[in-house]
Amino acid sequence: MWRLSIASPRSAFILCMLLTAAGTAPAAAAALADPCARPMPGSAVPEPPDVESRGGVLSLALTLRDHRERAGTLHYCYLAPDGTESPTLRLHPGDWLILTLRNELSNPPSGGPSPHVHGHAGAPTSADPCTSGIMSAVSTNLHFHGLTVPPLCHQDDVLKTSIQPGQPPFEYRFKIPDDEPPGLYWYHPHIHGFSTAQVLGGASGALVIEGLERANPDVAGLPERVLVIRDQDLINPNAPPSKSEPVVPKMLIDRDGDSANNGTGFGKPAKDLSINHVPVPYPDYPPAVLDMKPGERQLWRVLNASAITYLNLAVLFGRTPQKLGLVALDGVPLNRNGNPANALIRPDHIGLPPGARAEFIVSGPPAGVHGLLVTRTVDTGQGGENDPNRALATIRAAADAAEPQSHLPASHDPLPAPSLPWVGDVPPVRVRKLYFSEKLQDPANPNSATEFYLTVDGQPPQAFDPTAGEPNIIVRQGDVEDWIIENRSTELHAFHIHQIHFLLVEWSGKRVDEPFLRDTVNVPYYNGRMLEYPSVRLRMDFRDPNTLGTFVYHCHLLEHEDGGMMGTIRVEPPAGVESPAGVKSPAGVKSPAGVESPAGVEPPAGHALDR
Ligand SMILES: [Cu+2]
Repeated sequence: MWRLSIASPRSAFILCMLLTAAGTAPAAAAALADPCARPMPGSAVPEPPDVESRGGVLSLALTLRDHRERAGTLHYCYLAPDGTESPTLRLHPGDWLILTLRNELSNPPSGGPSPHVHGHAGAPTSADPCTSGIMSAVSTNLHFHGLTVPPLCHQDDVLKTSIQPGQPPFEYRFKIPDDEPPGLYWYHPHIHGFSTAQVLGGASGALVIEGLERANPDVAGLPERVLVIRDQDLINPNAPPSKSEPVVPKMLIDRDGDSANNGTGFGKPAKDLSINHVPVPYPDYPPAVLDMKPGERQLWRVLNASAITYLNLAVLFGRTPQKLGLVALDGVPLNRNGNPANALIRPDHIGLPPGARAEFIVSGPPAGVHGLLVTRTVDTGQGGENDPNRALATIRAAADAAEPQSHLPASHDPLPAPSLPWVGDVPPVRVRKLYFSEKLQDPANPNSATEFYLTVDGQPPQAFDPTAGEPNIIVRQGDVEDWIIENRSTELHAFHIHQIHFLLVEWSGKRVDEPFLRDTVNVPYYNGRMLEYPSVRLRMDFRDPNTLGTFVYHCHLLEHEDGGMMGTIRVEPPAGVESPAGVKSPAGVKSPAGVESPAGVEPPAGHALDR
């Protein structure tokens, strides 16, 4: 009932009216002592500082700090020794990352610890960071989102690794795989129950695996920008909507405490957005400023580091959406499948769920024309948050615009071909079904807290339990499986799994022709009337030996993950064991004989990136 086309001419027109009427920046409440100081709204978009590997090693010390604003919200930031914030880590395949993280968190969020606290909120400084698994507001750790590195302590484990304030700097040390695809990855904390607060507060940074020009010569020599879009608590939560907006239905608050989706594309958003830390606050959304030379081609590497906000990016010249030259998604070049015809596609908008990345070529506006980077509204469902239309940055064409700090190399020796066959050509050995669902803790009380589940079909729905002994799913390294992820709730969820990438093969039962890898995918919502629950079918690739071990899959709307929408998977060696001990749910595992081949007759469902 609340479904409006995000691309309707009417909403595009109103968006333009809104954007041209954008007002002046409200005063920012920046306290002097904030180590995580933020630029003023309307500022030029700064570039995150680059830290590059040298001689095959990137060595860096970061400190995680926090600061409570007068308004009560918390800022978090990763500080480098030179005082710069949340640097972009730049490495080549085969390099070593040696990163020490010191935890200097001091201010737990107001409102007390989450009901999902496990372990000790007191965070003893003697606890072993590799095994304690302490989940408290001042604990932290790092997840290297998208990298295929082992889920082990000091590498990419988030289940047990927990660093407390006062402990010595904790060392992450791992090798970027020789065959890691070139592209945009990122790092952020992943303490269950407390990820939302830290990521909303700004604890995130980009990580670039160099060599995209070796996968796609179209980008060789281009200037590049890293754009990190974050969300944060509203700066002006009590302001009425801008007068330039149409009147929208009365704003509701959803069960997460955020503004609920009203289906119009307008009204109060659930969260404010920022672009490289320049806030673009409700209600007037004063855009940040990006300068480019007229007509200049640049590679933009865009990360949706939001805790819960979906993006639907477009670049407008006047009111006209421009074609974008999309070359990579979620850190993987589109032509990783070996087909040169897939190297670049030209959408005029790109949907990015929280956690996802897109790398695309943008051409600067002609002289005298101003462009706008916007996010258009996303219909998150009746139970979802309000993600309205809003500007992010004005693109000013100026002949004397400064060049971005980084360029891709002009030379482009081709990357070696992947050693394994394209996963889309590998038949799955089994099919599993999982589903997202939500339940009120007290079904009789609509105001009671929501529990969030991500359940393997056949197991009882349960909020993530960090003390559970056995993983929810056991897989053999070397296998390729199909997972059908259903959404039985009335809001969108974003399925993410650590350590691996996957291929989207079906969207609600319809074959899709999107032959590129992702690590995060949107799952459509149930509207209460459909005959079947919406779903995605994913071809999951467990062939890389670096996936051995136990790790997590979850919803990347971090309020949902913190609320329990997460499960564990163990990838075991292919030892020829017929039935790995501890498989808990035979009901969720179908025999290979039950695998149906993808329906070749169905037309693809919708347009790529349209969802
Ligand atoms: Cu979710």
